[in-house]
Amino acid sequence: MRPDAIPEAGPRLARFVAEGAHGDMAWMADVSRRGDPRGLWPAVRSILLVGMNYGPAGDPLAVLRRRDRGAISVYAQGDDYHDVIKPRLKAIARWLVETAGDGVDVKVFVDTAALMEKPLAAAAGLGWQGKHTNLVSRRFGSWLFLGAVMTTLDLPPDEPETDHCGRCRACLDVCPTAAFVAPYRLDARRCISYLTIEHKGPIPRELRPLMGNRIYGCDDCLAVCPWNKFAMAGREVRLAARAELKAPPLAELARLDDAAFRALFRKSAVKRIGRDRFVRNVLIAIGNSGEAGLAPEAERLLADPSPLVRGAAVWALARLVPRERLARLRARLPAEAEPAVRDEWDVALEPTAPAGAAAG
Ligand code: B12
Ligand code: SF4
Ligand code: SF4
Repeated sequence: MRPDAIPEAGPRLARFVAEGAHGDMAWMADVSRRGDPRGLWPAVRSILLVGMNYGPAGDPLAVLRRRDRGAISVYAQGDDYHDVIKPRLKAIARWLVETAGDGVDVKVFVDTAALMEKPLAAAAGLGWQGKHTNLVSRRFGSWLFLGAVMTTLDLPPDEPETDHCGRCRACLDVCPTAAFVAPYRLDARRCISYLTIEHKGPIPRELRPLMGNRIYGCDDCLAVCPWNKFAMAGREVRLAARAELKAPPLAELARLDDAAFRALFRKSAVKRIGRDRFVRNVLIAIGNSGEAGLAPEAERLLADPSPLVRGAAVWALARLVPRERLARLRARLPAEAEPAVRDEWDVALEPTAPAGAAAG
């Protein structure tokens, strides 16, 4: 496709950023660089878009019913897809240079901060941007990773794909946090994928109960898309789900220290968020589990060195044990130095706060 094929993407990105929908992903605000591929590389003449199928083998939403387990989104259950797709893109780029001869320049992109891969892929005919904003393919449903090769070579463009969402709105209606402000428009600040992966601080209190047991990413809007009936399980072995990441017990995840976290998530995208943010997510799931048997896991983490973890532990425990027990635990702990964690305690011990397993 040609680099001038997505004139509407820049203004739409500008609106997204103006509304603050990008949350604290500050790099997205660079609209002049991101809105048009030529802003990144003025010499670009053609862009090749690549999709890699990572369709799940089973029902990706089944784990949501197992409240003592953590749900890791399909894309993160195997090896980090960046590491899998990048060598393929480089091979395509090398082939292009070898075939076209001297003087041809290439650049490779996969989920780098800059390129807007979805509108580019739609313009290249790989699929269309569905109402959930991701690229939907008639052959692979919602399960494609995207990557791009830019080149100074002039190549004949493919036809763009047209929108086949019709009157369907399954993805909009299923979203647990009502993150879509309108069809085709997401407020990332409410998206569980953003909250569990990108957001560094405490998760907004009102969104925590809506997250269920989703501890890394979210697949709900992708999984309900009717176009997935044509999808097939991905064949790339490195992207296949590792058995230990399909439905890991929350109790085990809550015990991970730094070294154990890095060992479990070696070569996985999950590793990038670090142990503290991950255990924060696990504690939200424990708080949502309704399983009093998980309370000791949260209780132990009340004394964790990370304030992010301590704060989430207070919230989780407040959902699982009676307020009197919580008050006794606080009295036994040393004075809390971190204002955000003190705030969690104050809210959890408020007489109006929902207390105990009945909190739901
Ligand atoms: C930032 C980001 C996120 C953010 C924000 C997501 C978002 N929708 O913007 C968060 C952290 C929430 C996120 C989540 C996920 N992400 Co992400 N993410 C990105 C990233 C890095 C940039 C996306 C971006 O530029 N967003 C800015 C907005 C403004 O752009 P946009 O979404 O294209 O918005 C368009 C529409 O809103 C549309 N539009 C606006 N108004 C209107 C009106 C009408 C009428 C129409 C028709 C269209 C329209 O036009 C806009 C411009 O094209 C890309 C990689 C990349 N470099 O492109 C991966 C990428 C989009 N993510 C990806 C994936 C897999 C996910 C998750 C599924 C992961 C998971 N399982 O948890 C979720 C899906 C959540 C969702 N429903 O979008 C894949 C998607 C592959 C695909 N098939 O589309 C990408 C392409 C990475 C990759 N290389 O494969 N992601
Ligand atoms: S990924 Fe989950 S939270 Fe985010 S928009 Fe889709 S359904 Fe909603
Ligand atoms: S679920 Fe329906 S509305 Fe959403 S992307 Fe798929 S076809 Fe479009």
